[in-house]
Order: sequence, then C-alpha cells, then structure tokens
Amino acid sequence: MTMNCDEIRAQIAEHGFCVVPGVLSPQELARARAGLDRGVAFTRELLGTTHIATLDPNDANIRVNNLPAIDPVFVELLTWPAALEAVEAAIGEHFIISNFTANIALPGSGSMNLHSDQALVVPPPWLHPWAMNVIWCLDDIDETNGATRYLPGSHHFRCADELPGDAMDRTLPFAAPAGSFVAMEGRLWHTSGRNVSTDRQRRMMFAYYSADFIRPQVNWACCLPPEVQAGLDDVTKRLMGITPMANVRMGAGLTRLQNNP
Ligand SMILES: O=C(O)CCC(=O)C(=O)O
Repeated sequence: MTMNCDEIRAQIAEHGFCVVPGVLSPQELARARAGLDRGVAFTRELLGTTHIATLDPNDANIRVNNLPAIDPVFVELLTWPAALEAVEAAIGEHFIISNFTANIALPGSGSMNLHSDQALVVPPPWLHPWAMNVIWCLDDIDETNGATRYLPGSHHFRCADELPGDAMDRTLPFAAPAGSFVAMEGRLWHTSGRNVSTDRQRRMMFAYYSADFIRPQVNWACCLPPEVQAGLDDVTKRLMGITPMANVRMGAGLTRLQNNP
C-alpha cells in the first residue's frame, strides 16, 4: 500500500476520509472494469433498468447491486488486504461486510440526497466511526465528472440536527486517480456529484463495512448463489456473516453449539 495505517487513521480522524492512490495495477483495474461491465449487463437483463428512481434524479446514474454475486473480482476487492487494513484502522478489528454496490455517473447525472452512511444503519447519537466505505475509483474522479462530494467536518456531527441549512452548498468534491480507493468513514455526510462533463463516465464502487454489532445492509446468505458461497474462504464467509456464528465471538461452549445446532 502507498500509505501506512497510521497515516490513513490520522487523515480519517482529521478529515473523515483518506485517498489511497495506486492500489490497483493497470491489469487489476482492467479486470475490475470488465467485471463492472458484466454487472451492468446482468442488472439490465434481470431488472430491465439500471436506474433506481428513489436514489438518483435521472437515469444517467447506473446502479449495480450485489457485486460479489456477479464476478469473483469483487470478492477480491472486498477482501483486498489494503482495504481491510484501512477499515480496521478506522473502525477497529471487529467488522463485517455490509454491502457492495456501484454507482456509475454518466454525463448529465445529478446529485442524490446528502446523507451519511452510518445514519442509514444505526440511530444517533453517532459517537464513533462504526462504519466505513472503501470507494474503489475505476476512473480518474474530479468535480467535472461527478466525484462524490463531502461536507467538511461533518464526521463530527452526532445527529442530523447539526447539519447547517446550506449543507449542500458547502460540499467539496473528492479527487482521486483511477486505481485508488477513498476510505470514507461512515459519519461523513456526502452525496454524488453532478457529472457536467460531455464524455467522461465516473465509475465508483462502494464496499461498505460496519462494526460487527450492526446488522449488515444486505443478507449475504440470501444474496449470494450457493456456488459463490461455496467458493469463499473462511475469513470471507465470516466477514459476510455466512458462518453458523453471527453476532457471537468465539469462546467457550460455542464449538459445541456450532456442531449441534
Ligand atoms: O456515487 C456517489 O458519489 C455517492 C453514492 C452514495 O453515497 C450512495 O449511493 O449512498
């Protein structure tokens, strides 16, 4: 990794996010892009649309859900050592994988509602970073092509009442090169930017992790086909909550329980 965990932890504590550049090689980036192309085609065929009207103002945003069901490259990204190290640096060692989705902003796409991801999974007060997104950037991202926008300092808000009335106007865009990830802690308020370019798509994928006492956004046992589940290693199964033990850490007596359900 191009940055060490102390640097990542310090930047997240100060700013609520950290850009980690140079994570994916050109070959790895190409695999991830090809996997996402498959995801778009799969979603279009399955649902007949890639637009989620409750999230985005128009169909220039392409949403792809359930990425690890679509291509093994997404399981690799979810368990990428640098990503897991960044998550641990921000929220501690006991975390799970909550979700993994993509949002492709095509030219003409608009902003969604400002929100924090922690607010979606746990009620206030938000006292600690209990969730984190590792946002994989498959394109160079900047203000013009709709980079995610964040509200500076909002990772210190304990409840939504602390949001200023002009919050949206105060947001700033991330900037990151293709092949990097942005580690964004769950309390940082943010939104998708408007893609005002004429010809630059913005492919970003959101690997969402949370403290293990928070219910994940999706139930992987239902979302992942049996053959995908069978191919996962034990660490990934545990991170996805598809081992017999759910919200229990290993200790005396549990092996017996596991063997005699
Ligand atoms: O696409 C983006 O820039 C942000 C997406 C987001 O925050 C979300 O889908 O919850």
